[in-house]
Amino acid sequence: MQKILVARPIFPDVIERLKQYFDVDWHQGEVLPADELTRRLADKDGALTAGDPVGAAALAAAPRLRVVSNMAVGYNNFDMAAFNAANVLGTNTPDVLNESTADFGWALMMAAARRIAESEHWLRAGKWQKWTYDGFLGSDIYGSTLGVIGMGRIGQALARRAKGFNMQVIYHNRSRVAPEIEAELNAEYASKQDLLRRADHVVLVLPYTKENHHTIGAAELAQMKPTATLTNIARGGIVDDAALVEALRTKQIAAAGLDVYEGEPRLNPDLLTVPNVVLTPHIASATEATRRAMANLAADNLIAALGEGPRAGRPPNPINPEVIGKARS
Ligand code: 8YV
Repeated sequence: MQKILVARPIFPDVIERLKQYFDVDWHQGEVLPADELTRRLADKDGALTAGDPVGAAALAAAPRLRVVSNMAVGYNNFDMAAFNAANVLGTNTPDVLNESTADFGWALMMAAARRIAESEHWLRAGKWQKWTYDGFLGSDIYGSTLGVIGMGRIGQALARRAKGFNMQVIYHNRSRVAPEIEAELNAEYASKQDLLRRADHVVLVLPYTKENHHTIGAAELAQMKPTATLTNIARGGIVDDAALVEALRTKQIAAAGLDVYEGEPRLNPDLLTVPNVVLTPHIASATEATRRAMANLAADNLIAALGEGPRAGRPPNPINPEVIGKARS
């Protein structure tokens, strides 16, 4: 039987599925440190990760390893140049999380705009004595302008929801999406600068790459409206968190909603000191149904990539399909 590592606690029934095909080494404790992950990968044919960094050193120490299946759509934790050089396949879990993640983007954006978390904390602290005409005034969603940066599958799902709120949708992306999609979403392509200046609510839904590092920093925040909100459901590092703290503190923008952070699960401690930011612990895809779908898809990818199951040799979501069938190097 081929050997696999499951590097994280996941649904036990998915582990049972994997056990039908593999000898499973299941790590259920705290996140494996890099050296421990490398050690546990050394004798494995495949692995299932969820955001764990895998690079050249780990691949070199695991000569049998042929596939690493990430239980996430984002795979910036994989050094894909190293995967390609070693002929190791990486897989991810796109699509199954689009709608849950888009829902959550809206929840965060609305919570930030309407000051839901901030006012709830205030209420819990026993500070509510009387109604006031200017208590927790926020910015409107209905009829406002939504600016989506990153118009992939999740960005499109997010934009689709804007119709019900009678919003104007503008977007920025590496390249324009197909005219039919622009028409369906009633979305107008804009330069990043134009989007930042015009949008009432900016939502980030782009993948993390070196080029996207600090897509939003001090200069970009300075271009936004003082009534605007910024929501990040993409990846830590796309926003310069220190610059954001400053922009929130000085009311350069009204509010922010963050689900992801530079260096998470640790976060810039200053974020905890500004009231006008809603902070959630990377849970945009966290519904029971979606996390189950992601875990099962990650298992499907692993099973198929290691030549087992009904799709043997044809994993549904290869990131670098060009290495399929090539000998490990
Ligand atoms: C994952 C995510 O839960 O899919 C992604 O890219 O950010 C989340 O849905 C998280 O990355 C853990 O793997």
